[in-house]
Amino acid sequence: MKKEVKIEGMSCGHCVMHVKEALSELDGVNNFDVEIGKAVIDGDVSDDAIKAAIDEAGYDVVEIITK
Ligand SMILES: [Cu+2]
Repeated sequence: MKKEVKIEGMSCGHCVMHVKEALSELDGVNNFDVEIGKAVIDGDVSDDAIKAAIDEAGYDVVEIITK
């Protein structure tokens, strides 16, 4: 399943790195791509788990769209 995550609070390459680190620690994530303000995740992972991981990294999830 593919999910597009809109994220607030990201402003630079460090933010991208922090979000990548958070996603890489999530169970069920097969692949992901992160840019400023947005992540695309491929795998079997719940919206709540994605939100919790990104919150913990210090950013806000605005919206998660399942594709
Ligand atoms: Cu930054």
